[in-house]
Amino acid sequence: MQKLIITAALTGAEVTKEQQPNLPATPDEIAEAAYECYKAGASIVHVHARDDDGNPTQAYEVYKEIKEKIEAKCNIIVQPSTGGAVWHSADERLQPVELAPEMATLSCGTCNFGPDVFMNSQEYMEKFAKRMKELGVKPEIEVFERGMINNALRLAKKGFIDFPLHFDFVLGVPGACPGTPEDLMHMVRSIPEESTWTVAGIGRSETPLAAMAIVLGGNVRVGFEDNIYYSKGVLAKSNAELVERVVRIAKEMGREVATPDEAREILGIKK
Ligand code: KMH
Ligand code: ZN
Repeated sequence: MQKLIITAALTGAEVTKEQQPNLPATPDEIAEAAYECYKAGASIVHVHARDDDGNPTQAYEVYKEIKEKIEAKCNIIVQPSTGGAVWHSADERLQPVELAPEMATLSCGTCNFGPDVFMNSQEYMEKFAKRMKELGVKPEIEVFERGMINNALRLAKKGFIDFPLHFDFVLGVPGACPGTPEDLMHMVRSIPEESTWTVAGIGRSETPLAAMAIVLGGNVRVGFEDNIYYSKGVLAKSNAELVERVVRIAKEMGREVATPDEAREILGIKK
């Protein structure tokens, strides 16, 4: 079995410092949290930026500062979000791709997102994928609902993205696909065999789905974007604490954890 790639989703666009006081929000806080997660065993960091007031921003300059600060500390793969917040326009969302990062997310369909709608029309998907391809950015296909896998396959058929595909099943978002073992199995059985995949279980489904992915040969995403608790009612101290738990579970199950360079090899990323 391939080594386990752990992604740390540090900040997201929805969580506030009021909900999780240790949420990294400034470029310095995000870079330090990324470094802590790297030391704990993460090989990818999924980044959302915040402005000076702590609100989600997709500004190129802020992502640039974050990327440079992380890269000054360690060689973790920096994966900016192109999802942003539900109210960001497509052009706003696309800005961090101009930094030509090694990876970026590519959401492959529209879904309800709590009380909001997360909009990803065919036009958005093609525009994002086209620019990523031009700049040599490996897309991580974000799947919130089963039909999004087919949207990704359609993009691949049209030449906007290349095989083998790398999926992230984001399961348990209120309004989209629940985070049950059956849902994850259905997703895994629905992708081309040579694909790689990771799972981001939202809230209480984070750890059970992580354990499942470790057993099945998939990969794992954890972090405050997806879950702010360590256990029921107990806030996690840091993103690294959540990464450390995944590393412990993987070790107990005999699955080795990938370094960033090993993750690059598994995902076909040329540095
Ligand atoms: N914040 C969500 C609306 C991504 O990063 O690519 C979208 C999201 C997906 O977080
Ligand atoms: Zn995200």
